Amino acid sequence: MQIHLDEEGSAINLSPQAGYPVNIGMACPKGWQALDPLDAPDRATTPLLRDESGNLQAIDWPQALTTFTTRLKKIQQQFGRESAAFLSTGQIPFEEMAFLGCLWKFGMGFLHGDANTRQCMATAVTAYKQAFGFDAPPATYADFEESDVILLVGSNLCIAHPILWQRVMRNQRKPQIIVIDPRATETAQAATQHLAIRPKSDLTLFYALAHCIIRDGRICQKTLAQCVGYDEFAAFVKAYTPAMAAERSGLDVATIEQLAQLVSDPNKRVSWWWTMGINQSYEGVRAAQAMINLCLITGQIGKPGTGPNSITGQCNAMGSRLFSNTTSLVGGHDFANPQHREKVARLLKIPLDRIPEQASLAYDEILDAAAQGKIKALWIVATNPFHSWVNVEKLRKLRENLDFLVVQDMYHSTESARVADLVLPASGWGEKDGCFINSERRIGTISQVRRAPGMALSDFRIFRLIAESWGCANWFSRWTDPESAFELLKNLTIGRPCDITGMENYDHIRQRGGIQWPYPTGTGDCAKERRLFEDLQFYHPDGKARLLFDPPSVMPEEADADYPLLLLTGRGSSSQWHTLSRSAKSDVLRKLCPAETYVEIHPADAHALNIGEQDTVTVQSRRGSMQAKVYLAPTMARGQVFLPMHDAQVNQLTHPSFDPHSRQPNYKACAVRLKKSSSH
Ligand SMILES: Nc1nc2c(c(=O)[nH]1)N[C@H]1C(S)=C(S)[C@@H](COP(=O)(O)OP(=O)(O)OC[C@H]3O[C@@H](n4cnc5c(=O)[nH]c(N)nc54)[C@H](O)[C@@H]3O)O[C@H]1N2
Ligand SMILES: Nc1nc2c(c(=O)[nH]1)N[C@H]1C(S)=C(S)[C@@H](COP(=O)(O)OP(=O)(O)OC[C@H]3O[C@@H](n4cnc5c(=O)[nH]c(N)nc54)[C@H](O)[C@@H]3O)O[C@H]1N2
Ligand SMILES: [Mo]
Repeated sequence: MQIHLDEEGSAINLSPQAGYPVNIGMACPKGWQALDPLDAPDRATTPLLRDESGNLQAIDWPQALTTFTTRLKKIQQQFGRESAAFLSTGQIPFEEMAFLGCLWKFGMGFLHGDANTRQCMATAVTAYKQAFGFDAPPATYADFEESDVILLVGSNLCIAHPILWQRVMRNQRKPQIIVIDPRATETAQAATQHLAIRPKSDLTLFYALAHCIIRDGRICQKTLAQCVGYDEFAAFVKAYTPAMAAERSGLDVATIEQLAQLVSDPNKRVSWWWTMGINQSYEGVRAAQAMINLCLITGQIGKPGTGPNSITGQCNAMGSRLFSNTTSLVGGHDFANPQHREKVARLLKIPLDRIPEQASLAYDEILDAAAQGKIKALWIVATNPFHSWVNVEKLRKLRENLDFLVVQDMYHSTESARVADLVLPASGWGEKDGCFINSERRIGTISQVRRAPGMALSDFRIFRLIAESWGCANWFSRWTDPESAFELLKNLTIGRPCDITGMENYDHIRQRGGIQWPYPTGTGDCAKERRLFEDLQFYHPDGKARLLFDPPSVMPEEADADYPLLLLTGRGSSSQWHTLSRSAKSDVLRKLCPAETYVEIHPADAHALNIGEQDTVTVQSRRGSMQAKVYLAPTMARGQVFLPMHDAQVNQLTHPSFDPHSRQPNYKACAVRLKKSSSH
């Protein structure tokens, strides 16, 4: 985005930046409107503290910091280092994420902290780590333009990533675009082929594709020489016949056979792209790895227009994956590895005994510990779990067990800020500096163009103040501003797959239009677009990739006689962002999306329930219920309904089941029933 300034140097308008390699002169509707929400009346402009009568009262920063430190120190002294946790985000610069993770663990001496990337990308992270030896999405966005066959799996690109969809549209190779999604989404309608599979049947379908490909000998020996586990995988998929996958997925055998031929065509460049339809599942990791396996056995990796590519959601989910110090030790390291701990301690000048030997509990485990009273305090930064967490009622209930809840956000009105004991007012995009990393591993900068309102401070500033107040500022004396932190973090990546030691400073990154990792010292002015694994060297010590698989498991909550419909949730429109704390504050964006929440249902299912367009219905699951208007949508399959995630009630319904490897919530399938509350 190009920012237009007035005479005083304040931002007044935005327009897309023509030369940037990602958006190539286009902008998403949310981007056009990014400045409006900064002026909203519910911006948090002072710290707020809950008083004895239960109201949030304005206080000053010194009081806020004293409260923060005194209460957390008391909890730590009484209950130890596992008694509090932070929950953060994929939406702030990674210098801030790293500061939070290092301050909390090394400085303040707590152990647990996780981020909303668990809700979003954990599955892709784990799938890549296990298969490739490092969390390394291989693609470059140019691959959208270089592909002959583009498979979009559980990904509604037109709505969720309009700029990437534009990249698909620029493809001159007349690509076949195949969308695998239970719903006939906007993207499915624009595709060459839509495969409306039954929810969560992807894994069986992919195994059947591998079955056909191996049966017909359409495999790539060169890539297989770089894989471990082929014989076992080939033996395993023998049982996954096209007939079995047809039965499970609702596709027919001929379609499956044709798809197997297409994705293994050695004369075509085939790329697989997936998003939340895969990640948010109780077996997402194996489903993602099933796509990785398909690319590996067919040799569709490391070449233009190929690859098993996960698309990230949040602007800096990738930054969180490398630097947040939650699942991985900061800078793409392992907590369990003594050499890694020694290196991080040495380069950050932190005593070695301050570096924990284990990663944090995962998000759901943190909340379970809070429900059991083991975790007494939570510090929520730039996320809104009281809206977005799965089966949110459980979180609301455990709130009562918490001694201390801190929420650090741009707005005091979010569902999470409203129930906090202490609200710390933060500045947002446009009001601070730092770096973000996108799905093609490109590091880009953001710059401050406005002052934050009132007493709001950048998260970076807040962490500095907390370090001082806690008494550990001496370990963070070099973290003076985001660019100095960038320098430290950059040096930490030396020798890791994500080595970025060749990036000089923010100016260098800006001038290059963002730079992809890896970028070790000496990389020089090489091509602007790079993909991984061109040499078929993976990051496991033996240089080989792993073919990983497991039998599909049973859906945790199937539709049944009592709750006969399957609920899918996801993005509603291109002008709504998650919990709406920002996008709802733009007049233009508000006009571009429905004013009320709609539940989408197939007309025949509605007819059978005697409900019509615009009727108000109650959508009920075993965990809760909410009201919605009916939208008759032939795009829905029979037996399924869809609710956008943007309504705060939706997660009262969702089912708290998790992928066993990634602990990502299964937001996209649970059983519900509909009852008419009133006719239109
Ligand atoms: N406008 C807008 N854009 C956004 C966001 C936003 O809030 N608003 N959020 C951003 C973020 S953080 C994210 S993570 C991305 C998410 O981007 P997407 O993942 O593209 O969006 P979703 O709508 O969550 O889910 C995608 C599709 O998965 C399908 N699906 C459900 N179950 C299954 C299944 O079992 N198999 C398959 N194959 N498909 C299934 C759903 O029908 C849905 O169409 O969007 C990003 N972009
Ligand atoms: N049912 C259902 N639930 C879902 C999903 C789904 O598909 N279905 N998708 C899941 C996914 S993929 C995601 S990513 C999550 C997203 O869920 P959340 O992270 O809870 O949603 P956001 O609305 O993006 O919350 C970000 C918060 O950070 C604040 N903020 C923005 N910038 C800054 C900043 O610079 N500093 C600070 N301190 N605060 C800032 C915003 O005001 C906002 O309150 O939702 C998940 N929940
Ligand atoms: Mo996400």
